[in-house]
Amino acid sequence: MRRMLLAALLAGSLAFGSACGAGANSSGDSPNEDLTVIGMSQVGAESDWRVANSESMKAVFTEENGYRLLFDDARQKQENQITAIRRFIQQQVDYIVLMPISESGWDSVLQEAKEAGIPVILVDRMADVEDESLYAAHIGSDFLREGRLAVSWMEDAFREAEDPVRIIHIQGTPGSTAQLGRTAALEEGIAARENWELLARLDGDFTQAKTYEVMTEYLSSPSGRGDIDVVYCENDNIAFGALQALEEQGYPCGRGGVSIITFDATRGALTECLRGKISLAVECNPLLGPLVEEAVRAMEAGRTPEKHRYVEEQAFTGEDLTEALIEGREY
Ligand code: GYE
Repeated sequence: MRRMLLAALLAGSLAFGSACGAGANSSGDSPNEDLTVIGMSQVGAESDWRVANSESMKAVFTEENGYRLLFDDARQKQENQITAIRRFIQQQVDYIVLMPISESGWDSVLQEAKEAGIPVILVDRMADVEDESLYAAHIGSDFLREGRLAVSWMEDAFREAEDPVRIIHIQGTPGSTAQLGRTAALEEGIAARENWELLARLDGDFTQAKTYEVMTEYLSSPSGRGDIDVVYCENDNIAFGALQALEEQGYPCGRGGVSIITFDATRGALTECLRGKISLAVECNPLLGPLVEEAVRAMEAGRTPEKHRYVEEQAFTGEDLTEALIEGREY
């Protein structure tokens, strides 16, 4: 802990309460001054991916590893993230780790962090800022590439189709990098194929509950009664909500029925894929904690971390999977 104001930290620990991460000292003991303090603003706990991502961060930024983690869950609200960052600045943390809910709206608060001399590491999604020096590094996924993996699978699966390929697109949180990249890839695919027809675009906000609701409403409306070939779901929890709604409304899913495409490839989705209910699961790796720590260590050693770091990802169909493979995965 280099710049930390003890009083501010202690006050902050109380304010953060149970939101503090594993490294936070909630017992009232005086904090260890040698620890590197990380203020982390997480989007929320909207999906299985997000929970795995938070666990990966908490497993790395522990007191045993030399860190004090101030973990704030923004409950899917950008204003909560901005408030948390301002609090981290007041507390003079050593680093700010930010998973930005959406791309826009970060210039002022990141400028404040820069003026306070606190490096910001962006994780998972990006922040669209004018001045690139407002963040030290970005570590996450290439969402456009993930979307293109899905579109190229659709091209193969429907290559022989002469009839229209009828698609429902269920999007994630509007304006988030994950939504923008995965949506852009589908739009490219639809624009390039004459017989790909977009039936509906729904907002599932990356959650199962919201998707179940909007999908049930759509399928029960007069426009939702026709044939559906593909449901392009921008994450696993959207896919779970869509699958539930489709089956309840009498649509068989999988081979010979509706092809559900999903992103994340967490264990639950891979299990549905092995059962044949989900046709394609495109991987999105949430285990970013070790890479974020590498960036922190680089800066602690006076080195400049890589500006953008993308993780390797692949796509799975039922044929690629076994129970043992799913069991062996970490998320
Ligand atoms: O796909 C989804 C989540 O930004 C990669 O956010 C992340 C996405 C992930 O809630 O499940």
